[in-house]
Amino acid sequence: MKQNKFIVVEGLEGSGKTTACKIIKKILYLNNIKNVITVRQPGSTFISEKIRAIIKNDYKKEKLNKFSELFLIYSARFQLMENIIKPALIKGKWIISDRHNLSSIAYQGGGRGINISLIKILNTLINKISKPNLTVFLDVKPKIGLKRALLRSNFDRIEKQSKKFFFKVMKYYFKFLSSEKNKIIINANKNIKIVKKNIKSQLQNWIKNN
Ligand code: T5A
Repeated sequence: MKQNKFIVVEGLEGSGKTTACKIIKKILYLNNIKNVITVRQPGSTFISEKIRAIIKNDYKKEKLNKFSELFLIYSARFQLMENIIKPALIKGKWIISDRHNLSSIAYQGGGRGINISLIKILNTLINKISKPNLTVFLDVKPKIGLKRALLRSNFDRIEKQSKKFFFKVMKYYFKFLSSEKNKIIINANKNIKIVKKNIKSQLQNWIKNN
């Protein structure tokens, strides 16, 4: 069996990350890789899920400061890395993570306008615990992604942001993806059948070569 790997799925809301995580798990299974854990960010530990609720809810009594948002997200990420991801990788398991460091570059760096050098310092600390082996990026137009997200449920605190916010998020995604060596980019504007087929062929190819 192939050695443990850390796969990250990235993209805007409604790009189909959760759906893609399930597709990837199935493809791994068909390749006899059955020791797989799926996590989501922020979330997936007791404390990280509490933080997730703060990040997603729009509390009328108090506005969440952008730096508080950044540090809460990294608190959730450190909890997840130390308590779930690191021990699982040591045991030889595979990880599929719905979002990771690149989301913070895109949303807090691009969307909120926080200085990238601060985010990079935090990412360096996270990468010291473990670095992703592959990033699967689902490229969707904000209008299409948000429409899908709205069909599923009401907008959360971040989904309520302006169009301009999401364009800045996408700009930063692409800016920083260009320096990412191990990546697969999927056109997620297409229907789910085509998206599935494209993930399958590109992932199959990556598995063969890694
Ligand atoms: N955040 C997170 C930051 O600001 N910084 C960070 O560092 C991190 C880690 C997380 C929020 O936190 C922010 C970003 C987010 O705003 P979340 O609930 O996890 O919140 O939200 P998202 O990660 O954006 O996930 P969503 O659940 O909104 O969307 P997904 O997972 O991308 O999409 P999925 O698979 O649930 O699909 C949504 C709907 O679309 C359909 C699905 O069936 C589903 O109904 N669908 C498609 N329909 C047509 N064609 C396709 N190709 C489709 N793919 C999926």
